Amino acid sequence: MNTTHTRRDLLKGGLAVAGLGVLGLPEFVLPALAQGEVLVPFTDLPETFPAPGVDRRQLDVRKIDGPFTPKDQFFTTQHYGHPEIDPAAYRLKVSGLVDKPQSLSLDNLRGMRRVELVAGFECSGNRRPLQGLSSNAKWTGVPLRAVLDQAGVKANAKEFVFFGADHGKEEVEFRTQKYEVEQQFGRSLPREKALAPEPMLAYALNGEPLTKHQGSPVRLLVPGWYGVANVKWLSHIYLQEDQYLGKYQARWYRTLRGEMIDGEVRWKESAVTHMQLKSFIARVSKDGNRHKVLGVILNDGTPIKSVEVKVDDGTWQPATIDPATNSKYSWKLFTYTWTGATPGEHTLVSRVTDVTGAVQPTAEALENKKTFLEDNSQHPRKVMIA
Ligand SMILES: Nc1nc2c(c(=O)[nH]1)N[C@H]1C(S)=C(S)[C@@H](COP(=O)(O)O)O[C@H]1N2
Ligand SMILES: [Mo]
Repeated sequence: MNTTHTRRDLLKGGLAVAGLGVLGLPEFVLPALAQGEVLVPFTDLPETFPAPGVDRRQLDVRKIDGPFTPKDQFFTTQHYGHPEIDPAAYRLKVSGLVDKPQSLSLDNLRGMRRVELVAGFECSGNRRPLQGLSSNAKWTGVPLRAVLDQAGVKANAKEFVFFGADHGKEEVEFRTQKYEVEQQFGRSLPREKALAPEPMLAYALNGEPLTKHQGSPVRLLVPGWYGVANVKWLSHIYLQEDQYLGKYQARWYRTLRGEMIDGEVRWKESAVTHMQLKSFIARVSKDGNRHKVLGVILNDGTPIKSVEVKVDDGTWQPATIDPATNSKYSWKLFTYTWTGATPGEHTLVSRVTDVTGAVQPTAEALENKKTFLEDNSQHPRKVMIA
């Protein structure tokens, strides 16, 4: 990125919502670039961003304009493309270890208890240099618990499997054999999590029906968990006793890391579940004599204690969390005012600490994590001050 964007460029690109924001709330002003404020380019970004594909899109975090990500910018990714679902013909099946199997239309779901929740998530593969696989929205839907209660969960239901309508051919390896089978995208939650108050079946994003990209007409939303748990185009909830070991549950979304146990390294493979504590700097802008730093915090909903910014070899300085984003599962936006920036290249980095005392790790501290998912390391960004 070697061009300088002005607010006008951003507006021309259709990146700012004029006047009232989503849901008719007054547009959030703090993170938007003010008149005359210019974006300072990061010098360590690739020259070109991946162009959005029909079904893939990264959020350009430099253009974050408010707490909620507009529907046409919300990042999107999935494994089998977008299935076509006619909302009028849509039925959500609930079966397996339930007393009363269900087949629910969109109207049935809309007629049930309605809840709203602001929740952000990121793909567990979100990482430097772009950090573009993250977004935040206000979701509307029905508590998963309400649907499960209506079906009557049997006592021996331990594993709750969520299938999307999307499917594809998969080679399943077994020892020396390979079997090709057609599989639906599936993910499971343990009983305790599925029956918790937060997970919801969401049918609206920022007050409008879900788009195809975000899983129309209904998706599972598991607040505080990485993207993959949030099954889109949800078609079937199946309750079983044994563990679900589908590809995207048991194999593709795992982390291999070495942990020191009693003085020895033990290699541990774990499933991707809740989000790891993370922050990153989304943009730096120049406003008169000062520079403004805008950043993003993502985690599993554990309250945040502080977020700090460090310039070059300076000391950590406190940044300010925007109160408009300070609900439990929302991503949090933070700002930091950088004064006295001298011409030349500088490195800026942020780190977040939660109330349990957990501190966002450095990349060095994560060296024992071999696989690339769940990279919540501190992310130094380089800028050139003219
Ligand atoms: N049905 C279905 N749901 C899915 C996926 C998928 O491939 N199929 N991909 C998951 C992954 S890996 C991510 S990161 C999120 C992305 O959600 P988004 O496109 O709304 O940003 O969807 C999740 N839900
Ligand atoms: Mo993902």
